[in-house]
Amino acid sequence: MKIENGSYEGAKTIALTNKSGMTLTLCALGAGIMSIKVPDRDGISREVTRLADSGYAKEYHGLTIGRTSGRIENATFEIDGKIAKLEKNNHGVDNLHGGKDGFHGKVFSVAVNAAADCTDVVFGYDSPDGEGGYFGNVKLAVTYRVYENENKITMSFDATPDCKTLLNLTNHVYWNMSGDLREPVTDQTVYINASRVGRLNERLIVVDIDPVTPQFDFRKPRKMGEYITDESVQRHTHGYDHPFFLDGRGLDKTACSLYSQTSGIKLEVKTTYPCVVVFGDNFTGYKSTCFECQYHPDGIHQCPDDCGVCTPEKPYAETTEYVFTVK
Ligand code: G6D
Repeated sequence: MKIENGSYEGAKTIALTNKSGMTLTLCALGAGIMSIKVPDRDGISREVTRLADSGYAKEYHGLTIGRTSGRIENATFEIDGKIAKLEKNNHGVDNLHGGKDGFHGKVFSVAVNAAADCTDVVFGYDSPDGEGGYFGNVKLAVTYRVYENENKITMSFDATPDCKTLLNLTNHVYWNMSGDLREPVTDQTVYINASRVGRLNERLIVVDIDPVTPQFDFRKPRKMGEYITDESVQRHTHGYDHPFFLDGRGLDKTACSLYSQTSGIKLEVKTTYPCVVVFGDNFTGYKSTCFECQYHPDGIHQCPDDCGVCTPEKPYAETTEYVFTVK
């Protein structure tokens, strides 16, 4: 693995290039993904994230989101009598992505562990009790593992709290498989292993979970843009910005995928999480899409038995894997 160190606005960056021609550039600010370059079907190295025009750390580009991802209704929750009062940064009512004090703005520590067939970059951050309005001290590690002989990245979130608390951690990288943003993501082929999707209110809070209609059914791979102008897709969101509830979780199955005929590059996402929020970059003409693997965004209110609550005895441990191939 070739490893190059650098810096971005005073935070460390690290670029890892494997023997299969993939370069992943990471940054300690937000423990995030700055860039991913993979070879297309002609062997030309292509940027597959929307780095080019948004810039790192803008619009949450590539960043770790926490302590919670997505929208928590009324910006408050309670666990065992303890009440969290979060920033109301969604219409002045709800919390979005942990508020401005979220993990996306923190500078993490960095450690690199190299082995023969893969290299780990471990980002660490100790979040104090009360930060962002959440309770409990939390020791967080975000680990990126880059494989040497295949274009595969695993991203693991491990966190130990000192009391029972809520976490729902994701990464907010924007994808476009054409490489270098040569076509809108609506021209690309999407698969999502989900037969249920969240119903949203006008503040994009999940109010119920419905079976997918054709507009939200990606179980047979098809163009992301096929129904993009449909009223049910545009309502409140102006495109996809919905939690899809996966028909099974685990690193042995594909949760979702994105493929561009133009480049031949295909991304497959696997995850231990039950849900993927698909945000189709709705205010840029659908330049890219996020696949935010996570728990139900408002699970603490709606499915508290499966929402990311962790304890000192049962720490938080979730993994998402990204695999790039060429067809
Ligand atoms: C998220 O679901 C949300 C979007 O609504 C938001 O605009 C974006 O992050 C910045 O994925």
